[in-house]
Amino acid sequence: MNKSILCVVPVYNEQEILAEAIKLLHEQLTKLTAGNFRIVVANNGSTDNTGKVADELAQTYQDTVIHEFIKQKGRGNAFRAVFAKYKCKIGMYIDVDLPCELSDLRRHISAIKKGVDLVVSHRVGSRPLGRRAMTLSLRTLNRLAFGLRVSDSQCAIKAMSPDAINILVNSCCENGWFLDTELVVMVHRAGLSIHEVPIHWIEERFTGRASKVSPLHDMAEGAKAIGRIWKRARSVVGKHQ
Ligand SMILES: Nc1nc2c(ncn2[C@@H]2O[C@H](COP(=O)(O)OP(=O)(O)OP(=O)(O)O)[C@@H](O)[C@H]2O)c(=O)[nH]1
Ligand SMILES: [Mg+2]
Repeated sequence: MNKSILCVVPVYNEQEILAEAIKLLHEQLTKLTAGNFRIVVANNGSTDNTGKVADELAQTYQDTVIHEFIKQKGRGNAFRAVFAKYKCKIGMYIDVDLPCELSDLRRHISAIKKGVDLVVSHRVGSRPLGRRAMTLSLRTLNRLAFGLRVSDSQCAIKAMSPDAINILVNSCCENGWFLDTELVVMVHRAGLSIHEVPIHWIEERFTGRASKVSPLHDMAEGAKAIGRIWKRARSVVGKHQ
């Protein structure tokens, strides 16, 4: 059956929380969309039982949850493969640790329905100092490098129109965390509309899940990524001049 809303959940070795996360997301999307949605679990070669759990979920929620296995590693490859394969009117993605009040997703859906191309979340609520510093540095870099005025390009909860999905699939190359920023930059470059909505941040919904973030290392990686994105964004604009 064709569903208007596609919500992609990228996963790598998430056997402990995947089932509970999909149950919560499924419940919330059922309320928000009257069942007009599909969730794709985008799994890149997990080495634990994530694939098995995802297969069981696809059995439990037939027609609504799909397990997609993507050979090439990386969150960027996962998003590009899934959004190229499944057509939809509204594309969304959210990390499996579901780090916000899920009822806030109502705002994302409603903005795309009103004609916005990319909805970027703006995190409200307490976050560790190191992470706030990363967000602030990136905000400044985005403004200087791209003239981009968004508060939080890295937040991994976004919604897209079909035009923005096209940009994600065909113009974005980042494969890791900085795909989020690249998407915002490329959509901005293409002259599509961007809207920010607040979300109530939940830093640790699933207790005991180890964080992979290391602020100093990630800030250095972020600066390198901005350099790469800057080069690509310039050449994209060059083609249209
Ligand atoms: N498909 C895919 N998903 C990935 C890959 N690496 C990480 N992920 C998923 O990407 C999402 C974000 O990863 P997180 O570990 O939550 O990263 P984070 O939110 O920046 O930081 P912490 O939550 O503090 O660890 C999660 O849903 C991961 O399972 C990958 O190579 N492929
Ligand atoms: Mg996370």
